[in-house]
Amino acid sequence: MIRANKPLSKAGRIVILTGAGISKESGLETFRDPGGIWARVRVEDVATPDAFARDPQRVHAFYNARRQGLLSANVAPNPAHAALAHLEAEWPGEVLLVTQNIDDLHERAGARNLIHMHGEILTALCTLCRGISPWRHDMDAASQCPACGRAGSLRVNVVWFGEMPYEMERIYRALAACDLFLSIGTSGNVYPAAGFVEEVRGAGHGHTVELNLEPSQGHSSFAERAYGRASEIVPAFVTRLLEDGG
Ligand code: BV8
Repeated sequence: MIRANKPLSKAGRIVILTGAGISKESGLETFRDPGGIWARVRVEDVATPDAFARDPQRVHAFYNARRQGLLSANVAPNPAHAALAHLEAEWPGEVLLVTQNIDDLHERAGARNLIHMHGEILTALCTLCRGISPWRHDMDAASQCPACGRAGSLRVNVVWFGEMPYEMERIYRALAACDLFLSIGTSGNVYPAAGFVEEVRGAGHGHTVELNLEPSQGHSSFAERAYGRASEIVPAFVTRLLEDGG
């Protein structure tokens, strides 16, 4: 591990970005690892507005299967999710968790100050009234919007390629102001999330840390890096942070 140069003030503001790697040991697939989701299906067929316009049933089926997987009894938060919730609860300064994940494992572990920048698979978005509603069962072309009552207008509330991620203004403000930026379990392939480390560096004062199984695309931009399983390296990092500020 490459260690931090100086401890972080206990009042410091922390922004944490998570990706699919943090949920891997909870039983969910990553995207770009060998055997990951994008090795089985093409992005262009399931995760773009064009794909949904062309073949909504296929897109519904893709997300129905992933929703069922997330809700199966053997998927649960792992020690990395728990450690981040513990950090949020114990850290005297602000902790903002920004996840690219559409699962609810951070919430299940107890996270509260959380942005799902790529949406949530357990909610539905109505293309007519723009209402967002809880959705835990299968969806199809005839599904009815709980908000406006109309049928045939629902899609899963996830951000597809070519769409604007959620709450970008709030995220960029937090990145510019943060003292520590932690990137966990993401390969650094998808923008704008992959550019967050440069935003923090550009602001000139935030320490940047990557925790991942292997070096990400943008690993050399991080001041500090540690590699291993999230269930091991994240709790260890959080313990160090809470004990001596880094
Ligand atoms: C947008 C849907 C405009 C949900 C997903 C340059 C600048 C800006 C934009 C672009 C640009 N170039 C191209 C773009 C456009 C595009 C993009 O980035 N394309 C890439 C591919 C080139 N981006 C967009 O279209 C985005 N919108 O840009 O709007 C804009 C511009 C500027 C500012 C604001 C807005 C919209 C992107 C939405 C993508 N939606 N999917 C779903 O079905 O889930 S993408 C998909 O990738 C997931 O959502 C996922 O969250 C995301 C990121 O993947 P990762 O989480 O990193 O997962 P991955 O498998 O890649 O990596 C896992 C990592 O974990 C690995 O490194 C592995 O080693 C590690 N790991 C594995 N096991 C463990 C582990 N680590 C620790 N422990 C373990 N046990």
